[in-house]
Amino acid sequence: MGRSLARTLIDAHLVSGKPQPGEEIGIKIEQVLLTDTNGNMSFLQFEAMGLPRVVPERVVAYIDHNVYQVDSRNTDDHRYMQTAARKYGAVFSKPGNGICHQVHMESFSVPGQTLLGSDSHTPLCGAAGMLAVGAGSLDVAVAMGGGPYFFMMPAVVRVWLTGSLRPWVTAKDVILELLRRLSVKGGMGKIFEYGGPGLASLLAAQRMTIANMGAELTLTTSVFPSDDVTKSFLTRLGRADDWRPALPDDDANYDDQIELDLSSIEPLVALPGSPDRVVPIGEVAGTPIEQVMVGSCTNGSWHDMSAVTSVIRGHQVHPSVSFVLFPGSHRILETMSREGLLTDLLAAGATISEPSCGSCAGIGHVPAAGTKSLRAFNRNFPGRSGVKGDEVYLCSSVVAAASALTGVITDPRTLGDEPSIKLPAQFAVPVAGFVKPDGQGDVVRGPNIKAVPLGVAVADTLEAPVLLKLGDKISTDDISPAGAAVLVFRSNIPAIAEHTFKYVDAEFVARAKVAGRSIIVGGEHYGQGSSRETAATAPMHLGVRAVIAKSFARIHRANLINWGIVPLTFDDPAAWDGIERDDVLAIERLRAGLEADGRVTVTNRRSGGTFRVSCILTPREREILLAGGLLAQTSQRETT
Ligand code: MIC
Ligand code: SF4
Repeated sequence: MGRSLARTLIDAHLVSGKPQPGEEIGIKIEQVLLTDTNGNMSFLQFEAMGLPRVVPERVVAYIDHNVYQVDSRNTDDHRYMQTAARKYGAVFSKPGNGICHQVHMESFSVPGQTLLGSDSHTPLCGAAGMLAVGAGSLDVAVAMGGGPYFFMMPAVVRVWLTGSLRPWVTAKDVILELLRRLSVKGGMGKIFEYGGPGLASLLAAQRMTIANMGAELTLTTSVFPSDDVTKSFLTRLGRADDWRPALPDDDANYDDQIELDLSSIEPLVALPGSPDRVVPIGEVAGTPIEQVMVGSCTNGSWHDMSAVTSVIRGHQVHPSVSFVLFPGSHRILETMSREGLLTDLLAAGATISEPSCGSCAGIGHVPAAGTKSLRAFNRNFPGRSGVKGDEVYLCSSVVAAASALTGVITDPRTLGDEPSIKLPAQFAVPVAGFVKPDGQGDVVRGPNIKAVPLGVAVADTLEAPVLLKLGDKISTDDISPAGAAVLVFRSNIPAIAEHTFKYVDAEFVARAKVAGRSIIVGGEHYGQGSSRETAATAPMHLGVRAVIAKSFARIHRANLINWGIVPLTFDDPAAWDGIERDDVLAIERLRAGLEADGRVTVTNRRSGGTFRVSCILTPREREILLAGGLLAQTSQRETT
């Protein structure tokens, strides 16, 4: 039996473990991307390791989230990143140069290579036949030091595409259709590898949208073959030499298969609250909206910007709508300028932001309370737009453009023929946005850069109150919110900890401080969403020692272990029903249980009832967790 492309990529980079689903493997990382949110911490952690230079052949530090620098503490972070990149050998991508994933794909993607990023949407580069995975800051810091990236070997699922997209149906609708079918948990422990006769009709930008938003399915990653489409994409960018084929074997073996007839898909919209609350557009058409946006790493491509321009050219944005576009990269913006798109967009009343994540992470354009926002973005977890009780709908860029003109959610099929999209023969070549490292200079630490905290070793027993009892699908946006006021503290754990769970329970921090040590109880898929490490480090700083949930999202579970918080799952999910907030739970022999088979008994001091929980660890994870996390483990080694 032949190998899938995903398996071929893994085999080519395997440094430890057996690549069988459920087994831990370690792979060599050739490229690393860092952002100005999680990536700052990666650099601080890398510095704590004391290495003179980054080891992978390509490390790029992007300033893409807090680009507006609304607070000088953001600019402090950026200066730290720039000076650390220069000294330790990373390319620096300036604020305004674009969103890491889009820029990385354009400028650095190489089919067949591995990429680890400090951001959950790193799989975008899977659109170019890379094995691209998102991780927490500390795992990325280890890769910067030349260490392997460890993860559970996923099941490889072939997504077999047939047919072709009908007019006004886009790649965004493809991924929304997968979310509708499979839910935000549907990709847990899996890689989706796209293939089939429908593949050739999908341009690189469309593949990028699908690979990128596979993060919302909680996939480990997504991968597309590197074929003629990839070659023409790289050629337009002046990078034909970087192209090489990356294909599965003809008789490749897969763990599972999903069939998707592209011609059966229709325009879809995700309702507020979760990217998988997907309905056909007909169910929400006519809903008034006050804000429309197109951009983010999912919809910031030339293809998206050009589709929007074709729809609104010669028309006017509705008076009650604020319509904002976020081109994914400076290169796209410059090309839009050269090709005349900007003139048409501005004449129609669109606002063009500098290329950045911007309002996707709640930075700028925060909706007014009680209003509805329609976004060609990827996430709409509660409060993420920057206001509690927000109502954010997700859609494709053409649905967004059509709706910006009418002021209500509008099915673009009512507009008549879909205009065709012309790709420029050559994209602008960016030079000014990148700074190459020369190994010189001092690293500048502004006053907002604080020392990296250390976790504490797992105690023999844990007796602590349940500070929060939460339901299913708690996202990292719930735990450590996005938004300008919070993201400014990504290099300052004590300060960012003050915002923990603020939209879920405004008293959480105060109660955590009184409790000293505490436990959080969650439902299914706890910690979904971003790779945000502060969703582990901030609770750790506040004394959270264990999270008991029905299940955990991959990156968050790894982050909890890396910071010494014990991620326990209920053996019988019904035990969740018997717990109330403020119950004191006692876990006798916690440490001994983790050292043995990972199974322990919890006693509820209020009810007197007991239930079983487990934390099944690989030997590597066990050592890290018991020590109180990876940094604590490393510093213990240094002092012994
Ligand atoms: C996100 O989209 O949630 C973010 C902001 O890009 C995060 C990264 C972070 O919180 O630093 C992600 O996706 O991992
Ligand atoms: Fe930036 Fe949004 Fe993409 Fe996260 S999802 S990297 S905030 S554009």
